[in-house]
Amino acid sequence: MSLSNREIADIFARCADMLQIRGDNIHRVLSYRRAAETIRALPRDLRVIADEGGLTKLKYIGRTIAAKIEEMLATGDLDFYQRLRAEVPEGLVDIMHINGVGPKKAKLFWQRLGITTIAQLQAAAQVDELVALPGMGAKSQAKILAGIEALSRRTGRASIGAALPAAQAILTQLLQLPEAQQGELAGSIRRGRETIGDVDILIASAAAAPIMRKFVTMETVARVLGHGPSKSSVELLSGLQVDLRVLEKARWGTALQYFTGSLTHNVKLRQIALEHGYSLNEHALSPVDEDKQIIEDAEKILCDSEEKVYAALGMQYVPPELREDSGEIEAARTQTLPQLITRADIAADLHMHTTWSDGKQGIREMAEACIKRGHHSIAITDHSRSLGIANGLSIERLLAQVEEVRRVNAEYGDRLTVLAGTEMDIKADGAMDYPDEVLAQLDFVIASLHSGLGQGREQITQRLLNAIRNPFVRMVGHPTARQYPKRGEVAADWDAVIAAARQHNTILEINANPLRLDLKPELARLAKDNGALLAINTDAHRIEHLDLMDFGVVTARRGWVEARHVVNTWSSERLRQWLSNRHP
Ligand code: DGT
Ligand code: CA
Ligand code: CA
Ligand code: ZN
Repeated sequence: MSLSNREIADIFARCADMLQIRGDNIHRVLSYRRAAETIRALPRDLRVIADEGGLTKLKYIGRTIAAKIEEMLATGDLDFYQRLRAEVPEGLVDIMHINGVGPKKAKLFWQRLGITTIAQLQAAAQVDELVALPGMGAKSQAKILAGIEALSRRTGRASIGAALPAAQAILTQLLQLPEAQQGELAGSIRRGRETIGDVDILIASAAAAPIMRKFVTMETVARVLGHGPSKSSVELLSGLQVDLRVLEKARWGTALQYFTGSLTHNVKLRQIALEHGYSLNEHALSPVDEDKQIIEDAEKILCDSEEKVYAALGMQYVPPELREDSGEIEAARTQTLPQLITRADIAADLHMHTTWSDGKQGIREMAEACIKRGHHSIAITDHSRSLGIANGLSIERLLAQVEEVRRVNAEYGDRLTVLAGTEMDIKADGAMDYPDEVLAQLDFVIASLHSGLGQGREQITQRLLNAIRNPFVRMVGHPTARQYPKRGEVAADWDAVIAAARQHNTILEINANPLRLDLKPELARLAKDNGALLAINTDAHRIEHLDLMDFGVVTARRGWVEARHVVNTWSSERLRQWLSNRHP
């Protein structure tokens, strides 16, 4: 496996960090660090430069470093790096990336406290273990904790919410070229993962060169990482990396299947192909002999659609969102894949904000926009009183809002049902933010965690259970409270939460905002498997957010969710009926 410029630069940068922790001569450290910087800024593929014999002509790259680059290009690895890793725990390199931590401190934490990971360092700081170390104090310990928070916000992966529009814009541009016959996004973005390492684009064409030329000269390109006849890579000004592959139309199916992944899905598919007597790769299905060797003169099967690839293997077509080797292969072989929910099934949006709290538009404007999007019902759910920063509603304001919602609802008649609701805080002590007699006057009560998110598993579980058991709460909003990349999910006993949700008929939300996507697919799947009801809502704070619904639907699909599991696919009558039954 060959390494990219970026990967080679990363390895040199890590070598520099490890040498520094080990205490090597600063000139030696710098030679690796500068090499990494040179390679990161290179506009051309290192492989091409190496083939031309031009490595040592690059700035800061002498014979020693050039030899190491050659080694990585040839073997995909670097022996020197592996030997360093055996000596210096690699987690220390990550620790050095925390603002305020250099090699001396990293070494200090390692040697005094045995800390080799960021998680261990964070845990030690949280119980005040760092203050007593030489050169440390309460202030520097607090700075490290803040640095860890900031670092977690700067991960290498982009949110699908940012990556998808950028990727679609590029695809659209390329498809406008007369040479482009067909095109699609592949990789993790097609599978709908919530974060994207890089964007993969495939184009079918008989003439790749003009397509490649257009791709590497797009306005949004910051650097060209590679420019070849069938594959090119660029880094956009946003930092997002995009890979483009151009191939012949006759091989579209195998190529799209291969480059959509996931890797683990593909590995299993290749095994199944072998059982059928074929070797499967991005180009074709090639007949093999008993020793699994490709029979050179046998006719290969070309597939111009993915459907043909799966059909040739005796399988049902597997939707991209399911291709994670989490049971979909087995289901496709027995023709038992789920009938996944689609955007067209969604007929309501039960979570949105208005100018009454922290939204940008009023109730009527949101209602109009929802009619345009084909909804028959919406719930107006502004924040509750204890959420001061979001302009949460006092009881008086809430009741005034209910009156306005009722007026608007009456005006719209059969065109739209506007439910009077709230997104009520589950307070840090586990209490609901409004008393029951106030909640009783609302049509749709959401309860959400917004504060006390660092509490332990028991406490968080108890708070969620309090909400679920409250007879007026109909839904738990964004149950894990994760927000990418700001914070991870809360700790909770999800089996208990889901069981209670089912028992009390309380909906669990799949929040469609791409920074949340909460429930995540694995939990959504667990919830529907255990009979809990789901809803997919945008949590819109402005009209444009109403279009984020697609991200929620994709997340649900990744969780094997069908329309029947989701209440906002129901008819207006069924939803109204369900709401009128107080839950047990
Ligand atoms: P990412 O970019 O980290 O979000 O994740 P992916 O899944 O987009 O991964 P990427 O961009 O490295 O590769 C795109 C797809 O290409 C991947 O899902 C499967 C396929 N692929 C890449 N390398 C290999 C390989 O060595 N073998 C096989 N079978 N498939 C590969
Ligand atoms: Ca990718
Ligand atoms: Ca890629
Ligand atoms: Zn919320």
